[in-house]
Amino acid sequence: MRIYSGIQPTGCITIGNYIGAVKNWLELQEENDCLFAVANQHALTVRQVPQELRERTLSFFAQFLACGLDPEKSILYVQSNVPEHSELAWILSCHTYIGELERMTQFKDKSRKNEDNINAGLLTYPVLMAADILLFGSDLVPVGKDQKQHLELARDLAIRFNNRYGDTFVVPEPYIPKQGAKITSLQNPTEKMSKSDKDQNATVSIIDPPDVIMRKFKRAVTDSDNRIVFAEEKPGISNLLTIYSAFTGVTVEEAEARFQGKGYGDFKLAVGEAVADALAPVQKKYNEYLSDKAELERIMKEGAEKAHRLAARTMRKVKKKIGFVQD
Ligand code: ATP
Ligand code: LTN
Repeated sequence: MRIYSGIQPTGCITIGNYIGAVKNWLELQEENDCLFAVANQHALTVRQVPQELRERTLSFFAQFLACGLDPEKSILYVQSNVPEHSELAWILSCHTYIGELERMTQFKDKSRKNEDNINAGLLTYPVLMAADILLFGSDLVPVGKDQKQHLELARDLAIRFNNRYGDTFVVPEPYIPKQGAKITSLQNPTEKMSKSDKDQNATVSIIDPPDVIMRKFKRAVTDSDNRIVFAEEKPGISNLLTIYSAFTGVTVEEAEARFQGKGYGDFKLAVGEAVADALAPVQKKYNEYLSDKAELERIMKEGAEKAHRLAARTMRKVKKKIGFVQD
């Protein structure tokens, strides 16, 4: 199967992104034909400092590799290095109704949070995301729950285009994990952990040093009864159990049994340790990749060339269907 996904280089990759998305990518790349992108064009929907965006893009790419995404198995690249993304996005935007975009929960959320910068890109962002996916004939898109609505638009656009011009695009399916599809903030456990959250204690980055990880888990907001069980009315503890399970491989039930009778303090320390231990080898590799920029850029370029070849093939087909003269 053809698999596609991406992460925008804003903030830093959190354990939410890791559990909800990247961890599944690692499994999928073993048996499928995968493309994973640093979606830097998407990041422009919020204001960026150019030098920081450049550095963050390199850092995200190094984090992809450090997590175990393998350029021998998957195509890893940076979105802006493949011009077909914007080319297809324009064509798809002329087939998207404004009402469809105004309905998007993320658009409404982000407009509220960026009142001084509600730019057109914030509205049309899901069209660019649909272009990313449809360019490569993707069958499956592994994402967290927050992206489900955007994926439905990608499906609708593929179907609409196919109906109007004849079979062109594969209609993609979302792939949302059963557990960990919405890791929540450590400070506000009913809200999504979001990598652009301004509260440093709310998120844990995959490159946070071990002492920082421990401190953040110690401060995690929980509730006042002292039972370590997974339950709707205990969002903080349930979130910590999900994180513990994702990083140790034990099930949530096993984790509950393991901590029965223990206090919250001990439990939070154990979660922090499990996360810090699991991330130690990732962080070591991250520093190695980051210290060899030439190699990083070589891998990036190779990925972009492969992605471009596939994308150009789709664009030739699309242009012909809609009546653009051939160049
Ligand atoms: P931002 O705060 O800048 O909007 P984000 O944290 O939502 O960023 P994205 O780049 O939008 O991160 O998402 C990358 C991938 O991680 C997507 O597949 C998304 O669904 C997934 N993801 C993001 N946050 C979480 C979370 N809290 N739990 C599970 N999956 C998540
Ligand atoms: N919009 C996504 C990131 C993203 C993506 C994609 C995910 C950009 N292009 C294509 C899946 C497929 C987000 O998580 N904010």
